[in-house]
Amino acid sequence: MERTLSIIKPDGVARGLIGEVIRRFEKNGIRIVGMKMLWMTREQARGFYAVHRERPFFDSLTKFMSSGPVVVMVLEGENVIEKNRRLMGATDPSKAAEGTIRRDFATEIEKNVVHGSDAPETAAFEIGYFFNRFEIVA
Ligand code: FUP
Repeated sequence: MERTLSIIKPDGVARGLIGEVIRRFEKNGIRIVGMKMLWMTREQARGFYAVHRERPFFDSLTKFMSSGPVVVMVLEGENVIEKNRRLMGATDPSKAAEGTIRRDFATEIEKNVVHGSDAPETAAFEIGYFFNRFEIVA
């Protein structure tokens, strides 16, 4: 059993895609074991994306991620990190496979509707960034 962090980004929330994203998780046998809505400060967004701090898109990305409410979720399932990444599709929606969340709903690389951890170590860091152990159901 594996866990991963999912975020429905400000564009996804603003466009009314919360239900659609959750529906896809549930339909694909992914269990939601933690969930909340929050509005990140710029500092929280910077901390979350610290690995990208040297990248040219860092300022724009952290501004976007703190521009409105997001839904953060802890997902659980077998191989759920990869499974979630497959459901999301490639970072750049124009390169994302058909039927993926990003292909179906996103139009630009920055505002790409969802985030998902990319490895067990990043999943552990990202889950701990938003959730304490009492906020994750066993
Ligand atoms: P992903 O793991 O698919 O979310 O992608 P990355 O970790 O590589 O990038 C994190 C976020 O940075 C992306 F979701 C969107 C943003 N980004 C850009 O805005 N421009 C880029 O060229 C790459 C990423």
